[in-house]
Amino acid sequence: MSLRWALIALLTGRPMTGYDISKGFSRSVAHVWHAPDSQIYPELNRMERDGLLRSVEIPWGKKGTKKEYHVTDEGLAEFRTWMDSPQVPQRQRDPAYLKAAYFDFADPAAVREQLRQQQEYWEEHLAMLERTRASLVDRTHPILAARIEKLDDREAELAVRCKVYAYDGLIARARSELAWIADGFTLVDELEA
Ligand code: VNL
Repeated sequence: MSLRWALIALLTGRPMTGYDISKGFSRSVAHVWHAPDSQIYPELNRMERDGLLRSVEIPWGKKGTKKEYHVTDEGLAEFRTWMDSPQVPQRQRDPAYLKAAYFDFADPAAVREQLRQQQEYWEEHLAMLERTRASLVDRTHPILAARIEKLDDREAELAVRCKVYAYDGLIARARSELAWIADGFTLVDELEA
């Protein structure tokens, strides 16, 4: 259900074609709400059917057309309603933590290998988040740049600050994952000793 709010969030920046949505989403909103293309395209159709989006045929190539999606007034109103609604804290459901609680059942070599993989993932993810944050601060991120074009200075400043706040949280989480993984290597040495 949150996917539709994530898509409206993206489209409040500017109208986009399905292709632009899938490309733009993965470089922006996906960092706070991941979804595969296989979910995005059918959701766009449902949102259009539900009146949250309206599509306009725009010229494409020599004689083709493609759909450009716009947020409707109703879509924006429902997005604001969702934004203002209470947020139930999401309970943890991460197999890495489930496994960690039972490392004493596992082969230490297998645990180390999994820790290495997790570490590699989080290091790359952290670097990507930091690069993205920098492109928000200097306003070179193309999705953000298009969004703030139609905003005044004060509104642009606020839009940037909210996004940077979200990335600061994601970056802090990634760092804490890496510190936790480092502790895991220490633990597995002790388990083996
Ligand atoms: C936007 C641009 C959002 C860049 C982002 O992440 C981002 C936006 C939430 O303008 O909606 O990295």
